[in-house]
Amino acid sequence: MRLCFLAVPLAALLAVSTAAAQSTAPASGASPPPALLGTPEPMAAHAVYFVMTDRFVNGDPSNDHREQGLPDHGTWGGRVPGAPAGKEDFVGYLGGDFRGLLDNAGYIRDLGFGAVWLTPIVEQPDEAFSGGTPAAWGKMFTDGGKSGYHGYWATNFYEIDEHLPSDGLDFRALTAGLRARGLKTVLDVVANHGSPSFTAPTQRDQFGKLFNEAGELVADHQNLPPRRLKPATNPLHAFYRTEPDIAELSNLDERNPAVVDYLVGSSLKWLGQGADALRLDTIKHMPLSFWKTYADRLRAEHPGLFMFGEAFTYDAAVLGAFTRPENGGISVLDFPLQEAMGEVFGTRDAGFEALVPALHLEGGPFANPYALMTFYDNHDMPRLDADDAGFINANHFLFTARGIPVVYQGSEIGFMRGTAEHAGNRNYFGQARIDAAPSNPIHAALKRIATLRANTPALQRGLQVNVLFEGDRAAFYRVLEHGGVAQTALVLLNKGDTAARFRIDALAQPGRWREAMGGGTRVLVAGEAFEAEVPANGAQVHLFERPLTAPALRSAAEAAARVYAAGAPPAP
Ligand SMILES: [Ca+2]
Ligand SMILES: [Ca+2]
Ligand SMILES: [Ca+2]
Repeated sequence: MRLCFLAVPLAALLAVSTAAAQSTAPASGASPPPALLGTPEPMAAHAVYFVMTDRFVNGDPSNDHREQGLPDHGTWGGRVPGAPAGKEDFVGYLGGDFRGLLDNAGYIRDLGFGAVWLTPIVEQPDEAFSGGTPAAWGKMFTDGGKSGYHGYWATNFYEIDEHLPSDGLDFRALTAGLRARGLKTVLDVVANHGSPSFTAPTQRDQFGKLFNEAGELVADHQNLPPRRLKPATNPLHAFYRTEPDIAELSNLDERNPAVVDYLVGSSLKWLGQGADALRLDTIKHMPLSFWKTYADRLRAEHPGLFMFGEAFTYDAAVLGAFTRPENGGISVLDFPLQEAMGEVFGTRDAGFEALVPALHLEGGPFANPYALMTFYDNHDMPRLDADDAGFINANHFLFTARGIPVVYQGSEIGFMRGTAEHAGNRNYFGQARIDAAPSNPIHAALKRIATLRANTPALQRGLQVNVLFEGDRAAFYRVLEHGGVAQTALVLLNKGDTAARFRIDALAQPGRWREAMGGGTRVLVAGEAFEAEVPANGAQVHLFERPLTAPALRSAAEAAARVYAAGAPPAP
């Protein structure tokens, strides 16, 4: 040992001791180099597959309840009127259930995902809504004639809707089954509202009502316009605010402690049955103070619980507020980046440079952008309007850039691309399409990049250092040196229709690089540029499995780490 040590040339010895002094014993008053990681959040390891359960797979026709609500307010099927020839969309149930989801857990896992987000599971009205504006082809957010197939119209936050479970497969068994197949469960919950609660020609059973765990009625809107509610004198109105909020949905009053108890108790119940994380609906319709209370109470029993909210806005400042610790430290769906991805990967084909501002790598309103949920479409907006190459390129970016990817069911084959709600966005995906999906080119490319992310900590948690975002080319590093892991990924993306050359010189790192999806290796010598050719609509990821030594790259990574060091959650 000693002989070996002495055999090292003096210059190298000096270099080693200098580096050691910098990393372990900073001069008094100087701040130590920051850990090189974007986020320590454990959920960042798991890309999320988003399932709208009723529209995924009908694994058990015996829970379809096809006669429910008949003759006048049936909940099954329900074609949206006005569809052009050959097109369809439905406002009623189509039969998807826990069995259909669990039957396909292996498919989701095999695609490279580590978690499933499923739409709310709680009891919905047993008939279609007879008030509101009738749903019509191409018109979003109209609820007339619609049923609660989507799960966002709770009447009992403590009970599972009858369309979802099967014999031997309740929610607890579902989460256990998903876990056994390598998938975490992200449960969608609503705190802002219950069901549509006024404008029906006559009051209908369940609409506007809320029941507790014992099945007792605790609130009733009585089909009254919000301003006619009398919460001060009528105990059944006390759960509701007297201002309308979203469409005809009841507007829960978070100022009433009984409402907060009701919501917290419900979330705790489902967490107790194996939900690993929560997705929070419509969070900007409730005050930040509510979310702080809610998060504190859940985390008192489930320390470190990961939650992400949906605030449908492209204003990063509004979104960022939810992520601050003083407001509950809740991650959010990254709508501004979603909007930019639509520009870049959709039919407009904007250059990669359009993505850079939304990444907020150099600062911004988020406590930490590395733990945001990134996506390019969902059930509440038109699906990504892109050709196969556009989807492939979108997934290449989504699974290599900062954030936790979320993919909406069907996107792996470009299903119903470009369509909005009431124009096909939520059409039934089904077992036949799933069985055929592996032969689709989008699916093949997604599986490749998602599997790489699942196996590559730097792509999950590493700092992002951009090198080039221009036209059809993007080049960036993801750097992770934390918790015993030292790994840097160099990501090269080409969304053009011809092969593209890359040359990284100023930020090159000498040493051994392995091409993660191609298998080749190269050893870069000091001063040599990293050069590569990436095929049309292609992605290359090269991995360096040691601490960085190139001063320019190391200092760029340290600068990136400092941007969010104060706001990042504590290291494990
Ligand atoms: Ca079913
Ligand atoms: Ca029901
Ligand atoms: Ca509200």
